[in-house]
Amino acid sequence: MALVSTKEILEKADKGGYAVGAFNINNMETVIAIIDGAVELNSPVIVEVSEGAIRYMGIKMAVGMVKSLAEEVPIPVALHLDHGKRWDTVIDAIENGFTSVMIDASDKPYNDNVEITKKVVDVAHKAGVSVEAELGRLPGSEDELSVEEREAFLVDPEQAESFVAQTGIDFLAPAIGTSHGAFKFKGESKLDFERLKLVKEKTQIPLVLHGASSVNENLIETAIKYGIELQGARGLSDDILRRAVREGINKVNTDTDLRIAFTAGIRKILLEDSRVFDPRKILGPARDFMKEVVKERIEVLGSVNK
Ligand code: PH4
Ligand code: ZN
Repeated sequence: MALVSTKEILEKADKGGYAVGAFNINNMETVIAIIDGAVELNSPVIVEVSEGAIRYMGIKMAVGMVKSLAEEVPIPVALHLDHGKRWDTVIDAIENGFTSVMIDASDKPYNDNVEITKKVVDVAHKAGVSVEAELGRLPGSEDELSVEEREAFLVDPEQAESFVAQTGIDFLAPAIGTSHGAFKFKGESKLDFERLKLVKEKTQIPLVLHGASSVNENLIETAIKYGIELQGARGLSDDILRRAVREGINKVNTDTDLRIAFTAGIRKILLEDSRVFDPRKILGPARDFMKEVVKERIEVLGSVNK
């Protein structure tokens, strides 16, 4: 079917108490893995493209791949701009048929974040495109921060309420303790659920969890087996993710798990058979590894048959 509104998908998830996976693409193999995985579980899915991915493959290529594959399948597929930082990219995404955009001005002072976000909402809504914004900040996975410093990055629930009212955004990504990348936690994974609960109560809109990759034991074991250095990597456990969904998260971003699976798949085949040089034989298994990640995530998020 044609691309479906992200807002429609997420408001349904919010009412139904589940979350929808938002998976980042960087090439054709990822697009196929994501959409095939979602089709096998009859689940809605959000395909997202970052500014870096747009620089890598071009916006027309990204849109072309996602749209044409979405049209062939019976599940709802949405196309989202992830971490839009530049005004031009956001406008480009709106003009090229994305169903939602994220404007990420979370590193700016609060009033500037409000002003920039509101400007994007005005333009996007006129075009029927929904908008995600972020409050609080996700520390880089390598940032060495004290507990107090980490705390200062988290969303303020009162501010979240005013932010949503002032900007008119459709979805909010509140910083509640995750970070991007493979090294999210030193010990057990933990999130600030009290804060999440308050944000949901005060905003009453679909919430988004960034930096949500599982980096689970199986993935690390496979990666290390084929020579990726990932010792000490740690992501979000399935239990923590399920609880986040119960407390109001409706969109869950995953990129790192796909990157690890992709690289492990490629390294496996190249290590096992030095006669292989057909790209399809190298990238095919990588695609299959990523599809498994997509399916595992969809099961945890509760969007099977939705
Ligand atoms: N994202 C992915 C960000 C990818 O510039 P870039 O292409 O490297 O950006 O928004 C996530 O929240 C992914 O979280 P993860 O690292 O836990 O998968
Ligand atoms: Zn993110």
